[in-house]
Order: sequence, then C-alpha cells, then structure tokens
Amino acid sequence: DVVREAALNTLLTTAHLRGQREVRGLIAGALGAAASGRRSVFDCEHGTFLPRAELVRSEDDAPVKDASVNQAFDGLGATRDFYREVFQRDSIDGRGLRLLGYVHRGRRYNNAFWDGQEMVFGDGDGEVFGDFTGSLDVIAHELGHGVTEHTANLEYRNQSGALNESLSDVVGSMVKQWSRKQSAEEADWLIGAEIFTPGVEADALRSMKAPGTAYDNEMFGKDPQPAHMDHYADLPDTDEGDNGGVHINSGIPNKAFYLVATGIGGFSWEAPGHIWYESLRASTSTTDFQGFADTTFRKADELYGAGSAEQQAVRSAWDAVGVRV
Ligand code: ASN
Ligand code: ZN
Repeated sequence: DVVREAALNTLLTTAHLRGQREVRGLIAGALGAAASGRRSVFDCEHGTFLPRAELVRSEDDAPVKDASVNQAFDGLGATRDFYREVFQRDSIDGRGLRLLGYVHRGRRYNNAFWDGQEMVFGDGDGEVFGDFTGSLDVIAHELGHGVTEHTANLEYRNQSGALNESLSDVVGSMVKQWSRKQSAEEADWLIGAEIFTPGVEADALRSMKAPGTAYDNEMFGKDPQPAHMDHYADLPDTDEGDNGGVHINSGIPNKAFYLVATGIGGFSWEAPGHIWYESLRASTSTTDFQGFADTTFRKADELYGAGSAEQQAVRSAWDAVGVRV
C-alpha cells in the first residue's frame, strides 16, 4: 500500500501540474480508498490558478512555519475526525476522499470556498478580514459543503441553497463545540468569530443563536439574517441576490438547530447532530425548509421514538421559526 500510495501521489502531482482536475479527482478518490481522508495543503502564493499552487504539507508531515498552512491542516483534520468518530463517515464522500486545502488564495481575498474538489482560503484584506483559516467553524463549513454535495447535493439557490448553507454552519459549529467539549448551552453559536481584524466591531459573520445580531456597524450595516419565516428574504436567484439569499435565509434553519440543541440539552453533536445528519442523507437536491423539517421529525422518531423528548424538541424548534411539522 505504501508503494501504491507513492505511485498514486506521483500521478496526483502530475495531474495537478497539468491542471487536469477530473484526473485529479479520480486519483484522489483512489488514494482516498487506500487511506482515509489524508490531507494535502497547498500554498497558492497569492495566485488564483490552483494548479500552480505548491504542495507544502502532506498528511505525515510535521508542522511548517506558515500558520495558515497549519491551521488549514489542523482544521481539516479535526473536521475529518469529527465525521469519522461522531457519524462514522469516512471523509467527504464517505469513502476516504483525500482532503485538499489551498491557502493564500489571491491577494486580500475576503472569502473561503468549496469548489467541488477542494477547500480554498483567502488571507483577507487585513483591514476588515484576516486569514480565513483562523476560524475552525469556517474550515468545517467549507468541508461540510463537500459532504452536502456528496449526499443530498442541495441546489445552491433559494430554500434548498439556504438549507445547504445552514447545514454547513451546523457542522461548522458542531465541530468547534466538539473540539472544545462544549455543551449546547456553553457554546457561542457564532460562525467566523476569529476572522475579523481587531478593529472591526462585529461578533462574527453569523450567529445561529440569534440570527440578525452578528453585527451592526457602519461598514456592513446590520446583519440581514432572519430567524423566522415571517421575515424570509425574497431575493432573486442572482449573484447580487446571493442566489436567493442562501447566506441570509439560512438563519431560519440555523436557529431551528440551535433551538433543538438547547431544547434537548447536552452536546449538540449527539441526538441533535444525528437527527440533522440522517435528515441530510435522506434529502434530495430540491428539499426545502418544510421538507427538511418533516424529515427531521421522522428521523427523530426513527432514532429516539415517537413522542420522545428529542422528537418534541424538534417540533417546537421548527414551530418557533414558523415551520410546522
Ligand atoms: N464562504 C462562502 C461559503 O462557503 C463562499 C460562497 O458563498 N460560495 O458559503
Ligand atoms: Zn457556505
């Protein structure tokens, strides 16, 4: 297997240098089958063309000098371990897919994303945002997009897109809570609290506990997230409309998960996490809020029993955000 892995690694690097994304995906899959969710972190050196990035840390390598590289490596590892230990899921595809992280993407780039193959992180502009590898929940959020793509494959627009976004925030927050051993009550339920520069007056990018309150300042205005269907944002499915408000209306299912977790009590990744994860696996690309809520109610029954405390917490949580199951 060591020889096989070395050979596949050489092929991966060759395909990588040639920019053969599909070949890379196939080889990464084969590599993944040999060893579970092994990590490779690449340094974009401020470029945007990923095939030109340099491999700077692989699974068995010691930490390097660059903090962004190590943060991405550790965050991907924590998320991979979380999926394996908590949900018995073997990496993004459930089959040990190799984890590819890219740091220092572009210049002053204020974002991070999953592109269907890899997780990519900017350094921030240094004025408003710092390094996007600085928040574990942001790293887990991006890896979570990979898991969603390999399961329900929720369409990235309107309600299915807001669910897609919410499920990434849910896993982002759970991984952070799991790594800190925090209960639902102790957790801050913030996403991206660490990526702002010290001068910026904002708690985080989003608050799952209180959507709409993560920030209110001159630079960004007020956090636009609703926490109830009465305030659902009807935005167009365009870039300017955030694909129908996928990062905005995600506040509604985010709040539902927060309410389930605090309603049941204890660790969010236990009953609440299992209900949500099994519901993701039972969803399709066009599942909407109502469909997902109904599925969580059914999964709570299957996992914990009809009329159980868990199932009751699921119903009252959705009810509180305006979705009746
Ligand atoms: N950071 C964003 C996200 O993962 C990037 C995007 O909108 N695609 O949701
Ligand atoms: Zn996202």
